[in-house]
Amino acid sequence: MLTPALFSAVVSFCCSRFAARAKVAANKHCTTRGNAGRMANAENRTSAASAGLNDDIGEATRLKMYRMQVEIREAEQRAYDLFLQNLVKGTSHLSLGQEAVATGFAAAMKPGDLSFCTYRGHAHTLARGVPVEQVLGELMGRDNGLMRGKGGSMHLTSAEHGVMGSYAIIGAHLPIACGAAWRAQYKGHKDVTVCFFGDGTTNIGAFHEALNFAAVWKLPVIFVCENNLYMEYTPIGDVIPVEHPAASRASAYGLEPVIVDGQDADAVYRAAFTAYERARAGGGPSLIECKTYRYSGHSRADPAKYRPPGELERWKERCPIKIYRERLKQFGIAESVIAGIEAEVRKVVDDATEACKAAPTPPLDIITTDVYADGGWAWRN
Ligand SMILES: Cc1ncc(C[n+]2csc(CCOP(=O)(O)OP(=O)(O)O)c2C)c(N)n1
Ligand SMILES: [Mg+2]
Repeated sequence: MLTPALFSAVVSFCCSRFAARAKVAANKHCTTRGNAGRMANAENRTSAASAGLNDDIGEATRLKMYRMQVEIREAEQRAYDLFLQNLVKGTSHLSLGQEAVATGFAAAMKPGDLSFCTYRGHAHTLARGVPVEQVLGELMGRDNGLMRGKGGSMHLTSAEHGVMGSYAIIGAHLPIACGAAWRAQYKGHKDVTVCFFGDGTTNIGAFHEALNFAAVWKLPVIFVCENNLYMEYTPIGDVIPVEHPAASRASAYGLEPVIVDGQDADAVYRAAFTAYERARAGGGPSLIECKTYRYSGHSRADPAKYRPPGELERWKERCPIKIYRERLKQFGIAESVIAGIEAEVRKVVDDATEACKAAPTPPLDIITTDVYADGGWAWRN
């Protein structure tokens, strides 16, 4: 039985672990950057951690992050089911197992911040607050989709939510993200751009060009490598001469190597928070490598037979949702609250599915609209 004394001991044990980790992370940055302000801020957050549930992340953010991870998981599993029913058209790339990365970064963002992602972008789109119905509707090619069914899974975009596109040409979006960050710097705006990509993308020229450019100009951009160990059907270790595809290359651009446990939303959130603060304070770009794993194959057509036996099962033991559910319990959140979140999310996904099934396909007369942006020539002057 959980007595008040035992509960308080559990909470203070957890908090001291988090406080210690926050302090280690803060010190790591302070020694390399010499930023006294950041140290003071980390100390404040560390002392808040000893106050129980109200640590550097806090209960409200944790509940939000749990809900988000469950929503991404349920929506993607539903997308897979709908594909099996031949209701999702075209290909799709799921990030089942990678939910903590999108969640941690989105939770630490401010509303005006911008995100750029790849064809594996459902999670990042949902994490910025795009409704499940609009994402599933888009995958199903329906008129209620995010882009009225004309973009599909690989092109989810919502400028209104700061989702600046999902890019199917790998690496193509890194220089574009630099452009978005350069605009903020030039205009004196405080928004930060975050750009997600995979481990395989670190072998593309655009990755190195963008990193160099961002570092030279000290742009407010965060490059996030979701290292899920594979680029399509090739283990990343077979095609790079270094240990960590992103982190091992950071020093070439004068950046600190940052490696994060991508299965733990709290760890991702803390790394993201530090990088956003640094970017907003004019400290320039960050390169963060999140170690993670995709449960399914590269795309819907891939049974992922190339993976060694037992690898998937080992990663499933470190399921981000399982880890976070346990975390909430350690912080004293009642099982009924956790189950309530799960039930609410399931209803959202069920309702969205029904709405999408009932939605019409887009009318033919919109076939030529939204194909390109006609901004005119005024910008030249
Ligand atoms: C420039 C370019 N070359 C090749 C491809 C084909 N391609 C699609 S996905 C992919 C692998 C990308 O792997 P990674 O960057 O690790 O991302 P993940 O799919 O694991 O999220 C490749 C080579 C492409 N889309 N664009
Ligand atoms: Mg990969």
